Formats: sequence, C-alpha cells, structure tokens
Amino acid sequence: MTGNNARPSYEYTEDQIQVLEGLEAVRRRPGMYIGSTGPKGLHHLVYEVVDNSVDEALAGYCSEIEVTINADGSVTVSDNGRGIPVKTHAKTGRPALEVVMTMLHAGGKFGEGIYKVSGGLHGVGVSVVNALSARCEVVVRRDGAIFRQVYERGRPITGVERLGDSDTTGTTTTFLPDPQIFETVDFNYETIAQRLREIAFLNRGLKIALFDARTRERNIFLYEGGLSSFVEHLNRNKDPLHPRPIVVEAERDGVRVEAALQFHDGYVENIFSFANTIRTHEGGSHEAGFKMALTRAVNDYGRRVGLLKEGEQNLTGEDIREGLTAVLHVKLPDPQFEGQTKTKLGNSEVRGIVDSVVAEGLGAFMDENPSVARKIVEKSIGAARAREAARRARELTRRKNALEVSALPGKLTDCTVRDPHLAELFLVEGDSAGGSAKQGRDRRFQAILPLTGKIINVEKARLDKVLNHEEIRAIITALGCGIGDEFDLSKVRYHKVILMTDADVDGSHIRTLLLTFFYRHMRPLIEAGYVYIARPPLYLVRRGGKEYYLYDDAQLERLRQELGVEKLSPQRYKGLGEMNPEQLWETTMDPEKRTLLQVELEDAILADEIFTTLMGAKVQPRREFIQRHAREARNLDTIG
Ligand code: 0RA
Repeated sequence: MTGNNARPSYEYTEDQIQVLEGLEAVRRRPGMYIGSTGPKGLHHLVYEVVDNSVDEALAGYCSEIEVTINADGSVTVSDNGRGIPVKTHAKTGRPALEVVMTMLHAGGKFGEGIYKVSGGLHGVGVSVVNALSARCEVVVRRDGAIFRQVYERGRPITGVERLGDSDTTGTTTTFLPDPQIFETVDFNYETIAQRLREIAFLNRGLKIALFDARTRERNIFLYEGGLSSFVEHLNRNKDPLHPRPIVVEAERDGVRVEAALQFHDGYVENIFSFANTIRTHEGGSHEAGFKMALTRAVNDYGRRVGLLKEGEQNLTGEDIREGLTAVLHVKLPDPQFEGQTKTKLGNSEVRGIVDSVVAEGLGAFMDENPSVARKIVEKSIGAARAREAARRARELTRRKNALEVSALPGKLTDCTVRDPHLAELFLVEGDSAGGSAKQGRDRRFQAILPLTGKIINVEKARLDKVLNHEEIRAIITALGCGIGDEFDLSKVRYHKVILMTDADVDGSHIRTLLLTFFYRHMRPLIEAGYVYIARPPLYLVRRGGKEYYLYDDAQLERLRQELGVEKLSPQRYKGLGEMNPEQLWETTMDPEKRTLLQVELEDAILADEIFTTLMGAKVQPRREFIQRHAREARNLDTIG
C-alpha cells in the first residue's frame, strides 16, 4: 500500500465513491463548511491546517510550526509533530493519511488515542481544505520514513508513496486554493500574521514562523509570557495603572482556565475571550464567570480595606471594567459553540469554574499587592462618579428634548418610512455633499445627516464628555437607540447606517473617527451588521457620448483596455461635493447600482487601533505608525 512501486498511479475502489460524494458536497456548498468563498473563507483554509498542527502542540508533541505563502499562491504548513499516521486504517482498509485527507470529519479522532480537535468554526477537518484546493500535497515523516500523497480537488492522484528514510517526524501540507471555488485566491500576509501571532500568544512557548516568498517578508512569533505577553501587546500604546498584567491560572474539573488582565488610564473595556484557542466574539459562560468574579473580588476588597464605606453602593461591573484589557482562555474537552456566529461558549458548567478560579486568584493578588489593588478600586470609584454625571447629563437631554417640538436633531433630513428594516441613514461629510445627498436621495427611505463640525477625539473622553458633543449627539438622537449601557438595538431607527465620506485623507480620518465611536459606544450596531461604508466613484470618463464611473484604478485600467485607447483623461472626483445630486444618486446612493461595504467588527477594531495610536498620548508609537503607513497615506493623497 505504501510502496511507491506498488502503485504507479492511483486506483479507485468501490467504497471510495462515497468519499468522493462527500468531497463533492463540500465543493457544491463551500460556505457551509468555511463560512464564505470570499477572503475570509480563503484564509480560513490556512487556519484549518494550522489548527491541526496546534492540536498536535496541545497534545505535547509539537514545538514548531512554519507557514509559507509560496510564490505560486499556494500555502505550506509544516510542523514537527508525530506526523499523520500512514498505516492501513482497519475500518476502511485505506492508509490513515488518505482517510484523514478525504473523509469528512475524520479529523484525526480515529484509532490512535485522544487526539484533540479544536472544534467550533475550525476543526471542520483538513479534508475540507483538500476538497477546496486545486492541488494539495501532504508529506509525512514518521516511522523512520518519509511519505507523500498528492490530491486534486480532493481526489488522490497518487497512493501514499514512500519517498525515503527519515529520522525526524512531522507533517507538511501544501495546498493551492481552487480558483473555481474562491472569489479571490490572494492571501494577505497581515491577516495571516495576526492570527498566527494570536495563536502564539495563546500557546506559550510554541514557535510559529511565517514567511512570504512573494515579498520575502517574515515574522517569528514565540511568546514565553503567553497571555501576559498578549495583554502587554494589546496595551502597548496605553498607559497602564500597574506595570505587569495580573495572571490567573488553574485547572478544575478538567477545565483549564487562564487569564491575564491589566488596567490602563483610558476608558474602554476590552475583553478577548477564547475557548480551545478559538476566539469567542460573542462571549459565553466563561466570560460571564470572569466578569462575575472580577466584580465580586474588587467589591469585596474595597469593603475589606474600607475604600467602600458602609451605606455606599457596590461598584457595578461596568465601573470596574473601565480601562480593563483582559485575555481569557479556557481549555475544555467538549466545547459547545452557540450564538449567531457560533462564537459563544455554551458549556454552562464553565461559568462557575471560571468564577471560582478567577475570584480566588484575584483575591490573592489584591491581598499581596495592596497598592495596585487600591488603584483599581479608586479608578472604579471614579468611573462610578462619571457614570452618575453622564446619567444626569442624559436626563437633562431627555427633559430638554421633551420640551422641543421634535426630539430629532435639526440637521437631520428624515425619510418618510418608519420601518427600520427599510430605512437608511447617510452620515455625510460636509454641508455641500449633504446638500447634494438631500436633493438626490429617495426621500421615502433615505435620511441624511450632514456632519460639519469636528468629531470629538474620543480617545481621552469619557461617556459624559462624548455626550456633550453636538455632532455625536445628533447621531445618537437620529439613531434613537441610546448609547453605552443604555444601548438598545431594538430601538434603532435605521438598519442601514451608511458612512459617506470623501476619498481623501480627511475623509478617511472622519470615517476612522466614526467607526471608533461606533466600536466603543455602540458595538452591537456593528455586530448586527447595520453599519456600512458608501463607495463613491473616483473617476468619471466621458467618451463617445457615454459616461463611465470608475471606482478604483483597476477599473480605470480595464476600461482603457476595453476601449482600446492609449490614455484616458478621467475626471477625478476630489470630494463628494463635486458631484451633482443626480450623479451622487446614480453612483453612490441608488440601491440598484451602488456598492456598500458592510463594516465588520475587525474593521472597527482596526479603526480603534489606528485611532489609539494616532490620537493617544504616546508619541513613539504614533511616529512608528505614521512611518509604517506613510506609503499608504501617499497613495491616498494621489487618489484624493
Ligand atoms: C492523528 C493521530 C496522530 C497524529 C495526527 C493525527 C496528526 C495530525 C496532524 C495534522 C497536522 N499535523 C499533524 N500531526 C499529527 C497521533 C499519531 C501517533 O499516535 O503517533
């Protein structure tokens, strides 16, 4: 079976028909297995393969993973684990490697023991990657030899061939995503680097190397500090209240709990939670347990040392979490992922386990570090006072509003429809574009709010300050869904909130500010998928009595080729205000013709990061950021 003389070419047997049908199902409905066939789904292939190596590391057999984006667009993932077994698998009579690569959900959970599969969105099995690859090759080193099998669109085209001897072990998988399946097959270095860095943080001591053969860019991710390093990385542009993150670690009833947390002098709360290295965006039982423990531990300590007096109210969880950066990671045998995006941990027993582990750990830390503990309690008391001030400011706004004829902001030009599912709100940069949008819109379902004044620098502002800012208040009132802890998604008046800004540096700055605001104070709005970015054209070409709107340089180049001309002299739109109402409608607002980009949480996180770096107190990171992005900024300038 494994000798390369025995099988010069691959032969199919009867029972493999079923296997092929399985892989066909994956190719017919790829979205069911990897979420989408866009860039997200494409990158999912890499994570799936890497996860298998990470599982091998979790099992204690692998210390290094190497990922290469090859020049031909394929990706190679190599590890020094035990190697995927190759011997004949009793139940199927096929080599185990072939079973793993071609049978759905064969994951590795067969036969040889307790191989852990990560589960969740990942863990669909490397056979899915194989099915969606034009070509895939796996090289295994184990049992003193080196073996290889090659596949095309999931089907083996060779047997498991023995190539020679080997005194090392490991698995090397190279796959070329199938352009028949994916909208794009262009891997993004930064996207892959981010996820690999995250995996390295979550698996202390695991070395992950990334190399891009197209650009020769490379990184090595290896963090001996684990989650503590992770939190330090997240807080790298902040001013922490205490020098080292607080670390809590323990195993209870078969569940391993790890947490690291550090407070800074800002106002945003950021908790990143994971289960078996999978990000749980929607939280779940582990996060609930963590929050309960934190609230209790800080209140208990505050009472114990008299910072909270008798008769004074307990601090709320939100007050305590102001300025908190935390990473929480639980490892458990059978994770249940629930929620809209299957990123909410469901296992109810985990709540109590995390609660008790974290409460004990924090209690002990605070007793041993009274000066840090005092700072945390005092910061929380400050937050409670600010919250009270914000509540009074809000109440004042409400009372004022009640006296006015209409509670809606004067600058808002509302639509007639009342059903939020149908209603759209355009947030438009500048009065002149705002005017064109008002005239060009379909008044039945499109509302316009022009933004003219400066948007507040929310980096150093607490909610009460933000609330006193006119432009922000207009947005909040127009949306009707409240803000912060009073946010109510069911009250939002528009299910499409569309940011329409110029394609220049100022425009992108305003967009970043708005995204940051939504991310920090109305996050559920982004999570619900209600926030969009309008895509106005960059060029207008008039030729042969026709008008062409072009949205990027590639489209311009394509048109030039189609028209068969040497050079086009396009009109460049420097700003939205240059378009008349009809043009704005036709190119950017008409649902039949426009392109809207739906903002994902990741975009908003990036915006927030950019914002923190550019607007925050620290000068050095800002300088580095500007240098790093100087090229992109130049490109933006030339476009604008
Ligand atoms: C099944 C069983 C064993 C290891 C693996 C799968 C395995 C899979 C992958 C995928 C990428 N790298 C991997 N490394 C190992 C255990 C085999 C044994 O007991 O020796």
